[in-house]
Amino acid sequence: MASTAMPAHHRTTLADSDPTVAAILNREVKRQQDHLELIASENHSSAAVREAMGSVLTDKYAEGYPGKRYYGGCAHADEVETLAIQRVCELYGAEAANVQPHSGASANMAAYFTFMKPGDTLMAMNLAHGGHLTHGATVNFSGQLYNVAAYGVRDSDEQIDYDELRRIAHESRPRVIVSGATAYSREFDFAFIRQVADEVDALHMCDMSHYSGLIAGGVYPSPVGHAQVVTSTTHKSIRGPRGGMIIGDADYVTKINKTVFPGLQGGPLMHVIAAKAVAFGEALRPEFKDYARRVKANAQALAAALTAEGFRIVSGGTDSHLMLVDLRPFGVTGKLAQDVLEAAHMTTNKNAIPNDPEKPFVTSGLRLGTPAVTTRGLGEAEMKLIAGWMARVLRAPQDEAVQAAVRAEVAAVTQRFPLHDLA
Ligand code: DSN
Repeated sequence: MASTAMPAHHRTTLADSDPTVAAILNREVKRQQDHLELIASENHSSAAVREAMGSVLTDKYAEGYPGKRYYGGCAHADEVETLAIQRVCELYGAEAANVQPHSGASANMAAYFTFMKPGDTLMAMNLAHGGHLTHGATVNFSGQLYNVAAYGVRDSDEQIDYDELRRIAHESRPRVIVSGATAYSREFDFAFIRQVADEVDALHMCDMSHYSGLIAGGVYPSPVGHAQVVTSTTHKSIRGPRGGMIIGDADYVTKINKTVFPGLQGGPLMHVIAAKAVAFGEALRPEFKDYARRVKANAQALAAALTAEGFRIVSGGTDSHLMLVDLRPFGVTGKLAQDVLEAAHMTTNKNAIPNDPEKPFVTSGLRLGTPAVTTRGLGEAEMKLIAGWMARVLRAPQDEAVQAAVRAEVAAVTQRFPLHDLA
């Protein structure tokens, strides 16, 4: 029985205490239920992950690391952070881990700050070919603090040009070479990049954010053992809470620990770390391997079905959870496609394709990914439906009747694959 001495605000539900925010959250629940989520970096976390995220650990300060905290009362913070570290090391076969980075960007920043000084050379994939903002974009700290040498894809097959990568590394002598990308659907040759890094005395850092769940599930090559440092978000294909992490060789992670705290961050988000522990525990279960396999099979089925509908898939296909779609055969931009597909209840993001003639806010491409729809239970039959719906909507992008008709067909699928209990 609830104690009458309990503070009133501990007993009130969100709906009673703040109906305005509760109503916004309910609208988001309904949006997630009614729309097919095809943004490659998104997923639907489990109820257990979200319960840990919403736990009392949000109230706890725990600067430092397990066993070496600056505040009292950290026994349970220690337990849960130690568990998250143990689980993520087991999951990826890594020697060491730091689970405190608040995001993928702060994980990358911590690694760069540890191993580079401003003015040093950072080598990473060109943003226009699939790299990330924190891989040296001029508008980002990484492009402002470091001299950036970018590698990219060949025009002929839109896959990484490894000979050119090696040539650029020898010419620019980077301190750090980054593998990993946000819009590259093919496998990285992590062993080759390590070999090149060793040749030029650079560190190989992999940002595996996008591929993290596929790597955990054994359907995409692992960078662990080839990259001394591996950074990641925790909310993409690995399906945890929004956040970041760093794993890798113990000597390197130990050095980065001091950069994460006290170098860049104060108190760790212990509720998020608890949710990371839950997600890593879920990913260690056998069914996660099956999930990862289905994510990749769905991506390949979607890419094949889109090709059959007349779309061009950049590089001709995918080895992962994502694909880049060249919309030029349909005569629509990425911006227009994103808007009209959303009207038909399919959520996507516009994305530049290699050598895109359009501006980054317009683009000629769409990036699609299957982690979220696979979590929801959709399979290869539904991927064919999605490709057909996309083609119908984009063949007549101004036709609201087509969007309404497709929306009704999407609704039949979203109702068959429910996500949340609707209020
Ligand atoms: N915004 C993420 C993505 O969509 O890939 C990267 O940070």
